[in-house]
Amino acid sequence: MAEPLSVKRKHEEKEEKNGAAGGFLLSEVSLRRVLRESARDKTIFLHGQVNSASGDGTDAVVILEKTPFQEENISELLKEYTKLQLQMSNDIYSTYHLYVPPELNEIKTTVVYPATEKHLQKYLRQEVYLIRETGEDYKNITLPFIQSQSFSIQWVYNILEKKAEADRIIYENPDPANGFVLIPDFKWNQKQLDDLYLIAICHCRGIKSLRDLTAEHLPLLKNILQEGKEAVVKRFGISGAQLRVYLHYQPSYYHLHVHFTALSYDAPGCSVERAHLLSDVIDHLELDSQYYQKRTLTFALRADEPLLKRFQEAGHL
Ligand code: M7G
Repeated sequence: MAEPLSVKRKHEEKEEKNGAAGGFLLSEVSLRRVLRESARDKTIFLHGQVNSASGDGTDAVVILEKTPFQEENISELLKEYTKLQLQMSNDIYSTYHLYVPPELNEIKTTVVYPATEKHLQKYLRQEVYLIRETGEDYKNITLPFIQSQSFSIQWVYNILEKKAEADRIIYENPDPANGFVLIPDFKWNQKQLDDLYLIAICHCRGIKSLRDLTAEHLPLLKNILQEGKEAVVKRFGISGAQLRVYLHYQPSYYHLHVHFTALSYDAPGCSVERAHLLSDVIDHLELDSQYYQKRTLTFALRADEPLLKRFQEAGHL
């Protein structure tokens, strides 16, 4: 556990010195609108605009998220707080506003810049609808749609080619066909294990999603499951029995990747209409190589997603 944290801190210190994370200055963002917020998750998704020298604004998505407590900081927090303001008191019960030093009150900030319309849509709160996609629907509706889209997966190639996040890699099996890179998901700040979130990205290119998988991919999938779990127990001390290892269908990025989250963490996107346990996927492919080409898959789409429109046009809703 000590190692990834120290690596992370060094990186953060460097960014702090530069005064900007990757050349991005938050103070240059003007708020256009709130895309979504969640009191439960203590997260807010913002559509911002960064003004260029020429005066025209470029869209950015900024996600602000209050982070979980870190047990090792609690004693310091109780001693070093800056202000404790009484809110109400009744008999043995009282509530307070507690103000603590900024280092103990981090806000995890994720920036997508420049952001495309699709990024804005991804984070915008909308009504959702369930779609039941048959194998034929995939071929006739979803696949042509995916092929017509240009949602860049450059960030994936940057990881695989060590052009980005190379110092964050937890484990790698370099085999071009059956290998993968295991890396912290950018949803995780790596400061506590309660919300552990990693992704395994396969080296092999061209496997878009669950729909493309056949028995031919079993060695790759088994490597991800087994070696990924071993790497997590070795690095973080969390056993395979306490991990949720799954694929999303539909994913946002069409290059095969597998999510590893702490079982006790109610991770975004682990609901039954999106998550497919990797162990179940392996079992299904062992029973029938064409399982994922044949079966009907259910997933939710947001109201203004173009794919929903395609399904509507085909009379599905
Ligand atoms: P997905 O199922 O395609 O889509 O998962 P989702 O984002 O709707 O869940 C892609 C996963 O990759 C997500 O868990 C993202 O948080 C994560 N992710 C996305 N980007 C752009 C990056 C990145 O640049 N670095 C890392 N480490 N993770 C990312």
